[in-house]
Amino acid sequence: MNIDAGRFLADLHRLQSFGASGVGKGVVRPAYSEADVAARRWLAERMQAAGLRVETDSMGNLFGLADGPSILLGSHSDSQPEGGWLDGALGVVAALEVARASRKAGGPAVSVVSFQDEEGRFGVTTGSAVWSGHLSLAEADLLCDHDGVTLADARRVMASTGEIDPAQFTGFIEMHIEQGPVLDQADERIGVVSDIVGIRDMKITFDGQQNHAGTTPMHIRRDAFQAVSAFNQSLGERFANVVTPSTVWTIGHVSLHPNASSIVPGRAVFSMQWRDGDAERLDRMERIIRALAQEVAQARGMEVSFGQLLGLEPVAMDARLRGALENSAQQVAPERWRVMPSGALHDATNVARLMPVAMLFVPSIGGISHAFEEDTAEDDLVTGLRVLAGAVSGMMPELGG
Ligand code: HGY
Ligand code: MN
Ligand code: MN
Repeated sequence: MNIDAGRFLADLHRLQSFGASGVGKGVVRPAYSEADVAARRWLAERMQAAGLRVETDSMGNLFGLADGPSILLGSHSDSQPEGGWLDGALGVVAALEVARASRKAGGPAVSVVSFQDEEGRFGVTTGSAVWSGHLSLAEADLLCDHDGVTLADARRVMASTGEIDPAQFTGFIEMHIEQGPVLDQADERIGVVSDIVGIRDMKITFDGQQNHAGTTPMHIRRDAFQAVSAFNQSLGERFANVVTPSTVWTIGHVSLHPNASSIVPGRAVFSMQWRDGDAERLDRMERIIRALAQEVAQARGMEVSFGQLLGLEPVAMDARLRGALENSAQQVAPERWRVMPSGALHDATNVARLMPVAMLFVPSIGGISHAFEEDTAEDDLVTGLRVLAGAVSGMMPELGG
């Protein structure tokens, strides 16, 4: 099939214009925001123009459907609060271009998806988690963002046309930026993903005593921020015999109440997130986290409470789809590709509950992502598109396309 690289790049740049941050090519396009809804409206037009039937489900997942059995390609078009122009968007626009090229070539049938809230304004890969049955819509509706907005309220801005039956798809392939330094440092062009790590994510709250910052002696304070600090200080050494060099954990969001310079914070709510390729290790880390938080609270005469634990298990990519990507990578970028795990989470993890899935990566310059500076050389973007198109066209017989 003949992909149109110019059209593909033009669509990518057009998508970046929705929620453009004005810094580099960054975007601010959180799930259900005005920019996100406008971007999805534009994507729906492009899907329609590509001859696909457009449907939006109750979560706001946007599908462009081919008739009959089809391979599903796509990713997500929502962004982090400060996001890059390619995280998610690349996979959606590449899917659109392969769908157009494949239709012109007489097959195979390709459908396109942009999942909603992959970046977890409300949860963890929320849109595909609901679509795949990992999370019920009722549970998802109760999730809140950091400002206390519920998903139920937020998703009212998107009209649903009905639920999409996964049985029509023979498999799912997601093209994505690596978001890490491996391909960039090795000067390689393509990563074929072997497996995606698992994740756990929960909010932890320390409750102490709000008090005067001037008159309250240090030794009698029940300072919620000091509890977070003590917790974080001990966490690394408690993990020492459990984690490996590829295990990661992050406290990315901390809110103090009442968040004032002259007040000892009585409450601290923080996000605790950890990831690893081994589910058993994730469970051990959870036990350590809960025990340490209790210990810190007890030592300070404070209370600790834990929010809902959200998580996804590690998942291996489908051998057949992965083989198609490997063959295509060898054709398009001989000896300039590798098989590698994904340290980032993706919708493919949820979709793997329903059908065979596979992923391919293109390099991230400097390994930067989840930042306005995120970028990839345009010829690497096109190389990735060619590998995706090559893998899909090679699937014709199995798809009966
Ligand atoms: O956090 C992640 O791994 C994904 O980019 N949301
Ligand atoms: Mn992503
Ligand atoms: Mn992301």
